[in-house]
Amino acid sequence: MSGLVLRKSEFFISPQQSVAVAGRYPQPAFAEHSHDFCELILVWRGNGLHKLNGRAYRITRGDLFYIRAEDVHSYASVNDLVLQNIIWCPKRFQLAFDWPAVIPAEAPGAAMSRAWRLSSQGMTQARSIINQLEHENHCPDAFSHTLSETLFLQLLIALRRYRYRPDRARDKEESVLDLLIAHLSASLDCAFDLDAFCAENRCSERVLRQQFRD
Ligand code: RM4
Ligand code: NI
Repeated sequence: MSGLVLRKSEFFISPQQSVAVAGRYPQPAFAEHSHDFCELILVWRGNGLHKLNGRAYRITRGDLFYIRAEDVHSYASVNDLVLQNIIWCPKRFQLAFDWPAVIPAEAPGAAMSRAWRLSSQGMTQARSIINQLEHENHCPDAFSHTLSETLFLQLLIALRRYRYRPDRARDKEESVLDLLIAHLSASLDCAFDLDAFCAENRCSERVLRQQFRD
């Protein structure tokens, strides 16, 4: 466990609140820390170095991490890094559900399942659900607690559907842009050959450039 421990009293608006959105627009470099709550990280833009339990990940749009309270992580070399943390306290959940079934880091033997990627379609769905969740955080009323947990569950299920392991981008029907990002982060040490990539993925350079601009 790291020296710096972030406390739920500083990040949740009440002792009952079970889930909250902590937007980092941007996420600055941040010292190594653990938490007394759990955290899901979704990267929207920019890049940086995310060190998690001693392993460094170069992160960019579409990266997704499920962080357990006791995990130790930090951010360095950030460049316009924009992300959202969805933070939660499992003991505060009121909705009876088998939460570990949709949170891979909580499942038994989950040591390797912290880091994932989310397809573009998944990003679109996640954005809409997180917007609603953020709204519930800001305008709480009698039903906000239940609605927030329901939205969180929707988010977890959407993530489960659209996420993929960083090394297995081809398992699902990803857009060519998802494939490109996965390819680049899996082969940081080699030069990138655009022609070879396009031939292998049967796409034209023009389409790829267009998607990149969008
Ligand atoms: C920080 C950083 C940490 C997170 C807290 C809630 O800016 O993103 O990882 O634990 O916010
Ligand atoms: Ni953290």
